[in-house]
Amino acid sequence: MLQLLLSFTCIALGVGMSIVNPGPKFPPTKGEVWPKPQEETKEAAYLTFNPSHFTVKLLGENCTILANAIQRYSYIIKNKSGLHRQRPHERRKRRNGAHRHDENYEGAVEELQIDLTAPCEDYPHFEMNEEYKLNVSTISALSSPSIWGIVRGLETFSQLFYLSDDRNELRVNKTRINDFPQYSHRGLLLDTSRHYISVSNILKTLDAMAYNKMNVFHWHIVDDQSFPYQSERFPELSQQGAYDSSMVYTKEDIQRVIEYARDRGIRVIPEFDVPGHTRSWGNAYPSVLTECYRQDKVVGLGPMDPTKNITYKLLRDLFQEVQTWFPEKYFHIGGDEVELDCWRSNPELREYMDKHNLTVPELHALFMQNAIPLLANDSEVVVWQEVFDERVPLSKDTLIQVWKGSWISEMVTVLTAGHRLIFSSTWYLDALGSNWPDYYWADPRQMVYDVTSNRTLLNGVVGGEACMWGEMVDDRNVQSRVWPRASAVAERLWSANTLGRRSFFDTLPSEVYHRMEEHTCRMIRRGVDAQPPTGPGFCIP
Ligand code: CP6
Repeated sequence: MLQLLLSFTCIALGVGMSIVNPGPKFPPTKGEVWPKPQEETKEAAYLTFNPSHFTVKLLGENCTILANAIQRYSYIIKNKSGLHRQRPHERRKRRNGAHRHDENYEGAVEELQIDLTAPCEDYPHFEMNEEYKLNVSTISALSSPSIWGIVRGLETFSQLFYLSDDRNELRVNKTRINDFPQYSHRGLLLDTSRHYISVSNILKTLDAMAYNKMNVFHWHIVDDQSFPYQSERFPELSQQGAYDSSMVYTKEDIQRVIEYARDRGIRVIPEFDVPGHTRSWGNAYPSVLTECYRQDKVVGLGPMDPTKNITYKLLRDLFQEVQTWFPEKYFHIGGDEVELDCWRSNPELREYMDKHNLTVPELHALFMQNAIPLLANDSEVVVWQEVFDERVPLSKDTLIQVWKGSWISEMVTVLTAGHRLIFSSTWYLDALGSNWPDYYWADPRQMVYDVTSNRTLLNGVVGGEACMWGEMVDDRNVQSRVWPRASAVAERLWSANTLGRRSFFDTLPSEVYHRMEEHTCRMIRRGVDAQPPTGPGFCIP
């Protein structure tokens, strides 16, 4: 099927080659918001923005998160909207008031009044409220019952500014916005095991997530190839398992990431993937892994050994440490792609299975049933879909991450069994052939509704994640591989779906292309090395 699509794409490109389209005529900045707000009314009347005559006034609650957000967005509006690129003589022209003859001009934005109507919360969480109301005028107003709504509203406010056609002044249209997300879990998975990603690059990723109103950083921190998490309890894990002593995340690094994310209303969910994908644990602790056999010979190490007490002792103490470092209640315990053949090949495990009358998938069930209770009592557990597929008895609270197979029927089965799910199947950023419109089409609730016509089932679809697996990305290319393609996922999860039924071969409304073009340029201006979204075009950073 993929082959077929690829050859279609090649034919389409081949045909397109004979007609060379000129570059886009639309101005690169218009002050359009990504992801699109739920309700937005814009007037033709515009206001100008003069950095030295603008103040923020607090009407409601205050806290550090709010003060930090105001500082970040004041800086962005003043320094990252493109205005700083002007040459001095152009700035003089602006001060002389050339615009005052324009009939839609209605003065300047003088003030932003922020009304946070309830006390701040300390950390973002699954049920946080992200709604806000924004009215842009001479005296503008942003209000929300939640600090997280204020943070989202400031992002929107900052995106509304655009340069005039002569690039001489910063403008904003009179606008009213009433906004809230469609899905509560809007995530990005980043794999820091296949290649080490520096802390500064992770922080930049969090910045970009905030620009897209994403709220979950799923940190796939360790895997087969390396163990960069530097444990205090078990320092050998990273001493033996990291690629290099410099390629580790210390407790301070992790706390920095969590604090930075929290300021942006982003939760950090750690994943310690077990019992598969754990080869790097074996450098320091080979005895917790299973020896895989071929023709009576040990040929290597496989998944964790589910029959040994030391396996669970290690997990208990490590999880305990991880959960004191990460304030997040949700913990991703993995469970994907367990090499059941390795378990099957091991004589001791075969004897164990014979003795206890267990099948190999039942051994996986046994492992998960032993491992999950090692987490703190009030934990919320996330697992990859295999754990559900292999009929591991799970509490209904367990969140299932759907990533493979026939994902529509998988979702229906998971929801019918009473579980909530997050969707990732069509949002793999390592799939190089995929462009952002492919990601944009996929709406997990729409897919479930199309086959069931059941609205109550849809509540269980709590969101999704774009996945950046690390095999082919490192510090050099991770940003351009993620952005702006993950922005398509971000809009699908935040905004109302006005596309209706999914249709792969249809083109999107041109409005979406224009907005994506502007949003990508905006991210570039703010320091994110996003790749060109669609084809020929330009961005003046
Ligand atoms: N690593 C881990 C991976 C993948 C998974 N888990 C993966 C598998 C298939 C594709 C992409 C990624 N690289 N730990 C599966 C969730 Cl196509």
